[in-house]
Parts: sequence; structure tokens; C-alpha cells
Amino acid sequence: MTMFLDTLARHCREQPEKVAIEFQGARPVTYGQLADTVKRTGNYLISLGVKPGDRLAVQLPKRLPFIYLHLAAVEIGAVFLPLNPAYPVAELRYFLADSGARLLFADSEQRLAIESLQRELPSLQRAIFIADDENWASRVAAYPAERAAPLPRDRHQTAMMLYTSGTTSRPKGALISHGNLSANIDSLHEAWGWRAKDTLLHVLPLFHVHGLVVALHGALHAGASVFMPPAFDAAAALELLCSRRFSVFMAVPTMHRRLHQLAKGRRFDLSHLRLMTSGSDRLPDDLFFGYQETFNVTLLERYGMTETGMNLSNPLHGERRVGSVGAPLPGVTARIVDPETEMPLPDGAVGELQIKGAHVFKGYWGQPEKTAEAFSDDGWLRTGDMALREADGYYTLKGRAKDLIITGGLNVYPPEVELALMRHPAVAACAVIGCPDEEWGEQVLAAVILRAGQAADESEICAFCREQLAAYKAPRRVLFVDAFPANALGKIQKSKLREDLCG
Ligand code: MLC
Repeated sequence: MTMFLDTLARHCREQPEKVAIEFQGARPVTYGQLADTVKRTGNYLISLGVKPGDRLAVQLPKRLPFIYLHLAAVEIGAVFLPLNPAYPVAELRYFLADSGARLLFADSEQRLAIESLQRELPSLQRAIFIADDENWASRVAAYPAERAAPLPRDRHQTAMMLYTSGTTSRPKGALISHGNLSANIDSLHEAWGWRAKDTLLHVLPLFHVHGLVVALHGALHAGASVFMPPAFDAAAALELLCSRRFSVFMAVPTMHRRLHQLAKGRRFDLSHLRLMTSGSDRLPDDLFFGYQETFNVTLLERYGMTETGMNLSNPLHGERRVGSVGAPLPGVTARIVDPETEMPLPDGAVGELQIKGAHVFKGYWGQPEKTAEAFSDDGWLRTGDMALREADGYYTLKGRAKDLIITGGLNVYPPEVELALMRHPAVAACAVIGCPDEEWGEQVLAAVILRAGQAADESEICAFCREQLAAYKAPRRVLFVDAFPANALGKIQKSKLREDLCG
């Protein structure tokens, strides 16, 4: 297994003049410059007292400093903790307290909010604010581009901590090791044929596995070039895709839907792209076929999760099957089991999808019982997704064992939203569900029973949730009901609620 950072270092030595990243509106960064700035950034972090194993939190918009900090933190053995810039203070407080991060880099617009938080968080020794137009290279210019002694790094060391929503509790920090990252990247390179002449149009957020590992690491590991707009804009992306500059594009179904809708029946030939992938949520069949017709492209659907990176993929060559997430990637083993007994099931039977491989995460930060729950007795990761395996090895997802909602490629666990709703004084009981939605996949809907004599309206409840939760987790709709459908044990039947309310 080649360590991701070692291959990156090799590209920096062997092709220093080649463009690594062109951030839209900024001067392109070559591999040589990338290596130089990352090394200086690492020394800057060391001068700030960052030690191997320290959690380094970064809540910055998608810009070059985010990337330098990410690569430098990982390179010096710190644990990189990316945080969605959309998190409100209440969520940020939890992530910083739970992770015990000592250092936070944040957008200067957040200064007031974060400084007030700092008083409550003794573990957070320092917050450093970065302005939008800051020239990062000059911030770190005074630090050497060499290191006195090489830092020890092994594949079990934690490289990143990524928070995933908790099924029954607050979000958990998934610990991703250097070995996990390398296993993922090796496997994707083999499966998707990444190569140095690839050019990636990178439109995904950087604070998730999809944008950070699958897309960015994927390209840098290959020595390819990345063009990166600060955010996804469908019209701009379509124009760029038509420009013939790119060979690879990766997106979530909501982005593909917007691109497809933009075409409005016109045809654009994007077949010069050798690879267009879809992931983080199920790709609807109509979009798969719509892409073929409108863009002359067969999207490659793959399946992954924060705890593992990528697990299954349709093939680069060969049949990309509609509705299927393909077969296990190189180095990945998958099985379908009866969720009660965990006994393997035959082909064609629906059961829980379980995964093994060097890419599977180490566990959750500070939550050994949650880590234990995540694995079967014989060490398989329980994905919580229901699936079947066809006789020819293709897997098809068939729903979720857990009550997860996926909206715009982001996971939302109902208990977290329900907890926020229950803090509202007028809410007596609530149930949160995902309703099907063409653009977003699903939208968060809350069914609420009000306390006797209390009043509240939809917009008030939505606003109340948004103070506590990132906007994508807050309900888009609130329906007031008198009772919930319940089973004999009094447990709310969410499937019935979906039938009744989603219409
Ligand atoms: C934004 N909003 C969302 C949302 N994203 N609401 C629900 N779900 C989401 N995912 C809110 C905004 O706050 C805004 O609220 C309103 O929706 C409309 O905003 P928009 O401007 O239309 O949305 P936009 O900013 O364009 O974002 C849409 C998007 C974004 C699709 C570009 O959601 C996105 O980048 N999704 C990708 C997520 C991702 O990378 N997932 C990978 C996870 S890793 P208001 O009311 O304030 O205006 C993983 C593993 C794997 O799952 O296998 O890949």
C-alpha cells in the first residue's frame, strides 16, 4: 500500500511545474508550489504548538487555505477535523467540545461568535481567523519549507476525524487512519483508472469524504490537475463541462438533477469526459436515463460512507447498471446478512450490507460502545443499509435499516432533529421523517403535536430548529397533528406517517 502523502510528495518532486489545483479566480498552484506551501504550513502549525494526535478543527469556506491546512495537518501527524461552515454556533460548540480540538481555523466573519464560545471551551486554546482574501502563502512565508527531522507516521495513526450524525445520539467523530485513506485511494485508482493527464472539475464541498477524499485525494494521488470553483453552480458547471477541459466529474444526485434540469430538453454531448460519477445518495432511475439522453453519458454510480470511504462501484468498463451500486471495489469485501441473526443470506435475498477491508475506519472518537455497536462479532462493519446481491455480483440498495434521511447528499438522522424540536416549549411530541423530493432526494418533514393550550406556527418551528441545527437538517415543512400512528408497543410507525403525510 502506498501512503497517499508519499505519492503526493513524489508528484511534487517529479512534476513540480504541473498545475495541481487551479482555484477559480486565483493563480494556478503547481505541484511544486503545493509542496512548498504545505511544508511551510506544517512548520507554521508546529510553531503554534500542534503535536501529532492533536485535533485541528477547520471551519473555513472552500478555498486554498483549507487545502493547505488539511494536507499540512495530515502531514505533521495531527488529526484534521473539517467542519461545515453552515454549522450554527450550537453545533460548533458540540463539535469543538467533543473533539477537544486545541486549535481552530475559522472564517473571520465568525470571529464574534467563536470568541464567545472560546470562554466555554477550555480545551480550545486558540482560534485563528482567516479573511476571505487572505494571501495564505505570505502568512506562512517566514516558515521553512524543510523539516529538521522527518515526522514518524504509520498507517494506524489517525489522519482525520469526520463527524457523522448519530442514529440515536449526538454526532460521532469517525476516526480515519492514514492506512484507511491509502486503501481507499489505491482501490479507486485501480477501479476508475485515475491517471496524471486527468483534469477534474471539483464542485463538491471539501468537508466530506466525497469532496475531500474521493475527488481531491483521488486527483492529487494521480498527479492530475484540479479546477475548483468555490461552490456548485449548475449553469457555470455545465458551461465548464462543455468546454472540453475536463475528463472527470463527480457529484451528488441533487447536483446532477440541477444540471439535467438546466438542459431543459436540449442536448449537450459530454461524452469527452471519461468518468462522471454519482454518489452520496441513490441515483434515481429517471436521472440515469435522462443523463444518457441529454448528455450522452452513462453515470457511474458508486456507494460509500464516511466510516469507510468507497465500498462498491459500477465498473469503469462494462455494464453500469441502472439502480445498482455495482460490485465491491478492489480490497473491499461485502456480504448480505440477516439483520437479526447476522447469518449470510443467498443471492437475491434482501438483508443488511456489511463491509470489511483496510479502508474501514478505526472507530468513533471517545465512544467505544458506539464503535462496538458498529461492528459484528466477527469484525464486519454494519452499514445500516439494506441491499441484495445479484448472482453476477452487482449489489442493489433496498432501503435503510436505520431511520436515516438523505437530503442533497447529506445525512440527517431524525433523532437529532427531534431533540432540537423537543426543546421548543410548545412541542409535546414530534416525529421527523424524510419525504421523497425530486431535487433533494428527500426533504426533512416534522410532524408535531402541540401542548394543550400552546400555539406555534410552521415558520416559528423551522426558525427555532435552524438556531440549533445546520439549515440542511432543519425541517423544511412542519405539519401539526393530533396523534401519531403507533404499533402495539406504542412506537411511532414512521412508514405509516410517511404514507399519510408525504403525499
Ligand atoms: C443546502 N441546503 C440544503 C442542503 N444544502 N437543504 C437540504 N439539504 C441539503 N443538502 C439549504 C441551504 O441552506 C438553503 O437554505 C437552501 O437549502 C437552498 O440552498 P441552495 O443554494 O439551493 O443550495 P446549495 O447551496 O446550492 O446546496 C445544494 C448542494 C449542497 C446540492 C450543492 O447540498 C451540496 O453541496 N451537497 C453535497 C453534499 C455532499 O458533499 N455530500 C457528501 C457526503 S459524504 P436557505 O433556506 O438558508 O436558503 C458521503 C459518503 C459518500 O455521503 O458516499 O459520498
